[in-house]
Amino acid sequence: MTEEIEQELIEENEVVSLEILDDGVARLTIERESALNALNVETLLSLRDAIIDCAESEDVKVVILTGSGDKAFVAGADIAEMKDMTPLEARDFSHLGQDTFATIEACPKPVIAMVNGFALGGGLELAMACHLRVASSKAKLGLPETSLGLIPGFGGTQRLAQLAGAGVAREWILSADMFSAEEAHRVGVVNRLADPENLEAETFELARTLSSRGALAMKTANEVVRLGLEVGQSEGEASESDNFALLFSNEEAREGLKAFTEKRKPNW
Ligand code: DAK
Repeated sequence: MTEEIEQELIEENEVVSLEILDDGVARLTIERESALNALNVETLLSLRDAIIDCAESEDVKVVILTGSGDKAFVAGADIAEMKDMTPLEARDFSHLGQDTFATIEACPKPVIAMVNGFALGGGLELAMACHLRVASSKAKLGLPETSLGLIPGFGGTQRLAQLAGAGVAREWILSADMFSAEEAHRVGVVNRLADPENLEAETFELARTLSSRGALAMKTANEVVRLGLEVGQSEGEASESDNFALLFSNEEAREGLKAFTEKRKPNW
C-alpha cells in the first residue's frame, strides 16, 4: 500500500481518536463500537499513526489505549474483512498488524491497555503488545483463533507464553475458550483489576503515577525487559548494566538522585 493511500485512509476514517489530557496522559480510543472495535486495515493504520504521534509529542508522557463503548476493548481482527482476503492480502494484513503492534511495544512512552470488555483474538494480542494491562472485572479475554481454523497471528503465541507461561498459553490457544478477568489476573495476563465503574479512575491513577517517573528511565527499562526476553538472562543483564551506566550521563538521573537527597520531588 502506498503512503498516499495510507494517509487518505487515515484522514477519511476517524476510527481512532486521540485526546491529550492533563499530566501528560494521552487517551487513544478505537472508535468502532458497532463492530466491537474489531481491527480492520484502517484501524491498524490509524492506530500505528496515533502511536507515532504520541511517541513524538512532547506533551505525552503515558498512553492509555482502550475501545469505545462498555462492551468491548477489541473483539479481534475484523472477521468480515478477513474472510474475503486472498493469501497475498492476508500477508499484507499480517505485516501491517505486526508493524503496528511492534510500534506499540517500541513506543518510548509507557502504553497501558484499559481493557473495558471483550479482548479476544487480535484484541487480546493488542492488549499484550501494550506494556501494562488494567482490566474491568467484567472483561472476558481469550484467543479464539483455533475455533476459526487459525492461530494467533499478531504475536499472541509468544506474548501469552511470556506473560503466563507455556502451559497457560497452550490451554488458552488450544481450547479457544474465553476466560474471566479474574482468571487473566490470576495467571498474570492482566496487571490490575478494577470494578467497571472504577476502571477509568484506576487506570488514570496508574497513568499519572507513571507520568511522574523518569521518562528516560521508563523507556530504558521497557527496552531492557524486552531485550532480555529475546536474548536471555546473561545478555539481558549485560544490557542492564550498560543502560544503568548510560543513565548516569543524563540529567534526569542526576536530578532524581539529587532530589532524593534534598527531600523533594524531582524537577523534570
Ligand atoms: N470482526 C468483525 N465484526 C465483529 C467481530 C470481529 N472480530 N466481533 C464482533 N463483531 C461484530 C458482530 O458481527 C456484530 O455486528 P452486526 O451483526 O451487529 O453488524 C457486532 O460486532 C456485535 O457483535 P455480536 O452481535 O456478535 O455481539 P454478542 O454480544 O452476541 O457477542 C462476542 C459478542 C464478542 C462474543 C462475539 O461478537 C464474537 O464471538 N465475536 C468474534 C470474536 C472472535 O472470534 N475474535 C477473534 C477474531 S480472529 C493473523 C492475524 C490476526 C489474526 C489471525 C491471524 N495472521 C496475520 C496470520 C487474528 C485473528 C482474530 O482476531
